[in-house]
Amino acid sequence: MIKGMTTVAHVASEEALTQLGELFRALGFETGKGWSDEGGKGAAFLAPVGNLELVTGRTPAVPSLLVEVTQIDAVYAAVKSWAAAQKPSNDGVTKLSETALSHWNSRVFTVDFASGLTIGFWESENVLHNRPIAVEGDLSAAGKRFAIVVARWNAVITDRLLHGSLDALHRSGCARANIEIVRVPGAWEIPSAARILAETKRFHAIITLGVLLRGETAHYEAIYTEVARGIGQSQQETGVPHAFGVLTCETLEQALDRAGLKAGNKGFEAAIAAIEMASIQEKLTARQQPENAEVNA
Ligand code: DLZ
Repeated sequence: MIKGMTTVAHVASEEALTQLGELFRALGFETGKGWSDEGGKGAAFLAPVGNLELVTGRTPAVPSLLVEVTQIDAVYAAVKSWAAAQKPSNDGVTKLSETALSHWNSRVFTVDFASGLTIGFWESENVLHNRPIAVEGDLSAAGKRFAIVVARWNAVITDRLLHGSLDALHRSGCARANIEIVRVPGAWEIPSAARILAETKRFHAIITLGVLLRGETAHYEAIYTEVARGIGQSQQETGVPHAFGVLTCETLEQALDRAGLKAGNKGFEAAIAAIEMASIQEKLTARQQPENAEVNA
């Protein structure tokens, strides 16, 4: 049920927010979905992992906002030079501690900002501490574009799958304008439409939705095999992730169950898979860039 954690910090001005944003991006935070309205502005910075730590006994010797880093000396140097470049009117650094060894086998330094925000940066002396053991996709669809190919055959079901996919995309931050829906006659036509869309390279992922009912389709096996093969081939040959949301069911009742009645909504699940794969692809591609080789080694 938990999706993530957010710490909200107030900064003095829009200029301060922009300047801090530049520092955070330089330190390696991923930019998240911000907001802006007549009342103010928010900028989000995402970390790969987070945790909420409860402490009893001794009072924590660190600020409540702790950022774990690698190469802490480089981070320290970046913060220091950023602080030196700030105008006094900005929400700059009021105190930058030295980097010191903590009682928990880590090196830590803290930065106090004029707004009252304090951030502790730390690096474990144990090289295996918190080391990621897997690349995992984020479930944010913000800023990403998706195409949905949906079959009209068995529309009573596929419309529900489509609704599930749109729900997942919207709830994950995908803008309406970044979703393109293509309706095709039946499941048989899904692969060719998916392929055309994938080849445009306009989409981070394609979501395919359809329903094949064994009871009503004598050549069910033949259609299913071709649809699965075609979607897989389009994914492999274009390099664009394709989520497989083509149901194969014995009966209409079973299909309804999988389209939101009793067994979840497979359209929703396919969209979540597409979002995750779009993110994984982005991360894996970034890791292959030579300039990132040292950082990720
Ligand atoms: C023809 C057909 C049949 C019998 N059953 C299904 C089905 O269960 N699900 C589906 O999506 N499409 C079916 N179709 C239509 C074919 O997929 C295709 O659209 C037509 O044969 C036209 O090429």
